[in-house]
Amino acid sequence: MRVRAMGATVGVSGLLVFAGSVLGLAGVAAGGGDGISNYDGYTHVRVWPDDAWEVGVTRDAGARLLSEGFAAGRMSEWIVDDAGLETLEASGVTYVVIDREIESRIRAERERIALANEALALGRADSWFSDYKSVAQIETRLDELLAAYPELISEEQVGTSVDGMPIWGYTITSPVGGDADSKPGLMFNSTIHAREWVTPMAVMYIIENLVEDYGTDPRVTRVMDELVWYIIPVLNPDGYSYAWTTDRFWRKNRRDNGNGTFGVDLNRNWPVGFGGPGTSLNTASDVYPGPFALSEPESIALRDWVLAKPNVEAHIDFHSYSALVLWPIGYQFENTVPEPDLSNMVELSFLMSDAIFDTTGYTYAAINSAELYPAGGVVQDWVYEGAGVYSWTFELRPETAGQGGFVLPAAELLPAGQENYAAVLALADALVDGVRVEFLQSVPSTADAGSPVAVGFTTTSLFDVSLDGASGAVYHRAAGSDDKFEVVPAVGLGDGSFDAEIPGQACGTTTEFYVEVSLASGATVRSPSVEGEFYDVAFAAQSTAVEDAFESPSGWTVGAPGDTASTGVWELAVPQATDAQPGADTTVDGTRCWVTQAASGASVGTFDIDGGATSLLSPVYDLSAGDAASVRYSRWYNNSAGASPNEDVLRVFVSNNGGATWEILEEVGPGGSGTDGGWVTVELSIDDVVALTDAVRFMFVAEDSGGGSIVEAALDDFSIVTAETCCAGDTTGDGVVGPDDLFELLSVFGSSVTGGVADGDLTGDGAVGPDDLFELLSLFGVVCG
Ligand code: 0X9
Ligand code: ZN
Repeated sequence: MRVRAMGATVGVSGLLVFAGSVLGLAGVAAGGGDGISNYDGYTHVRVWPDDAWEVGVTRDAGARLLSEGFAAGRMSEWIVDDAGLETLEASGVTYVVIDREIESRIRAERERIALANEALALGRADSWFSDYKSVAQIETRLDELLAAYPELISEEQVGTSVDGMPIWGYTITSPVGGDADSKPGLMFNSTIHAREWVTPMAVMYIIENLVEDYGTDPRVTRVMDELVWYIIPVLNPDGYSYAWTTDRFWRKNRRDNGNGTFGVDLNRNWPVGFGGPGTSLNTASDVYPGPFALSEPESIALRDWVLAKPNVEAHIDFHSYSALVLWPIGYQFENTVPEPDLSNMVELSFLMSDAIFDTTGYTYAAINSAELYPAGGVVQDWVYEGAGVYSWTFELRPETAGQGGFVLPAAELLPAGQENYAAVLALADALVDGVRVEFLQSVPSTADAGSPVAVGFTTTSLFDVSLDGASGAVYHRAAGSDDKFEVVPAVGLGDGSFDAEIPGQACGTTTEFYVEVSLASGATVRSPSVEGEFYDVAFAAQSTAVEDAFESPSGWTVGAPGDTASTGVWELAVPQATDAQPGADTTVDGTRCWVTQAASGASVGTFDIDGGATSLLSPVYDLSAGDAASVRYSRWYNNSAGASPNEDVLRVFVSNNGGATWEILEEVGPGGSGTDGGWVTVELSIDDVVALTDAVRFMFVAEDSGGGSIVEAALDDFSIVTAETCCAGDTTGDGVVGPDDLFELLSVFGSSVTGGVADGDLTGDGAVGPDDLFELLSLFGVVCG
């Protein structure tokens, strides 16, 4: 027997799901064609059959395939009985045991759910989402919501299952903005697969929060006024019930196939690519697509609802597990989706995956469905190709079998709901706006008094919206005032980008602003998207306290207690490119930067970080004069090359006592943006983390905490800007705007000055004139803190 280290050669992020083009190979269940009511004596194994013979052995040993297919050279996951385990052992097929305690885990889950139900009945449960819910409980909860929010949610029966259970669809929208079916629509379904129990929970979280947040949360109010949401929480009620009562790992519906086997895979039963890769003609298989496309009433229910709602523009089919956002198509490798649909769906996939990450920190990789594995007859492909609606398959938490697989720990149900609610809100915002407005550089919260602030932005189409002939503008006024907005037209750069700035303001004032893009269609898109919300910029006297391009030594040092890295130690040098390391610094006309060993070496793994941590420390800076300070630097971080990607982090610390104690300033990784190389410039507030003193210091710690990872980091163009806030209009600096300031201003009236407010130049335009007088009079009597 050859047993590999767990996780050694798993392909895409340790996926549960996999299938090659293995028509006819998948899932001949040794356990027969119906459910397994007791998993005593069964073992969950991960198998790597090397050749066709081993594929056959695996197939004969397996009682339940947890992945959707299998082939030589690829990993698949199975539940096998004792005889099957012996077969694997005797045959020499490579496998590892994941779990011998399946039945006790199932029993523990049942007991826990029973306790949670008691707590719920007694009113003692933390929330409805503290544990899984049966079909009946889901329907009861929906009935409560129907009764509590009759204006916002309605129900219709969209079909009837094989065994005669009703399939319910819910329409959720506000009475504002016209008839439901006249608004652009989003449609979601979940629980096509019976064992994917987190999916109805996440969808219930979405429904509940949409109706509860309506009228209080402006963002939700907008997407309820402007859109309609159509949701089927349980598309496969027979299978889901069966998974609760009998077989926890049942996947299909409960069609009697007439030969002692049961079930059709509802996610193989669709007309696009029907019977193609990742399906099996064996009726016992978990990926049996049925006798013909749309043979199942559950499929027909969803199809008819999609066709009945031509206003629907986006659809998500919720599955678990693997933590993925999948864009179409998935029935073949060649992606035939035309532009602009492909770019739009890819953009939206990343938008949703980012929203998830920003909510809970969980990484859902956004990839093409076929890249996961090609599978014919999947819902998503029909919704996109057959109905012309943008469509995604979501695979919810967890990422791996080891994290629970289909049996996600109950404590993760609530975060799973929250992160997917964030994803669909991001999708909804995009559907309302049609385009995304993004700033070209991050908008600073503090800017230098009197200097204009660049607020250039780009527009990207997300749904099929034309950007031809679009124009843009910036609207600004004193924060919190009722003043009319002043409009500054943005200058179109031709590629969807706009140059724009807000004029510099007097020290001590805060400006609020938004940008707006007017499309040729007459529609307008605003950022921030919610009416009544603004970006704020506070004007203060800024000065650059530190500016270091790292072209020569400047007092930075390497090494801290606990550093054990044997290679890849920080050094100031010209970096040599590898697959994980930059080939150049970021300084204009510069060459050097701090980098975790500059040499490229024989291969990518020769001089990356190995053996632990390496720390880079700044000199001590005196920032005590500032009221606020921000640090800006360009960093490079790559932990995604190599056999164990996304396992390590880069930590940046700040101290205000010379390094005696440290606070975390930012953490990059283990997954998410900025972990795949590329220089990233960040600007972070220092005073948000530590009080400003005369002993402020920074530390950059990169490490390789386990084996097998490639980790590289680099740092360049480090600067610190401090800001002194001022009391607008207080030219004399006594904390009050009064007669003394008026005399002071009048005494220099008409002259050019350089001292800003202190010289009477309240508006920061370099001269004292009527504008300053006017400003001062408007501030007269203000007392500053
Ligand atoms: O295979 C499926 O039906 C989905 N995975 S699951 O584990 N929930 O069963 C994924 C379907 C995504 N589409 C393609 N891979 N083509
Ligand atoms: Zn599924």
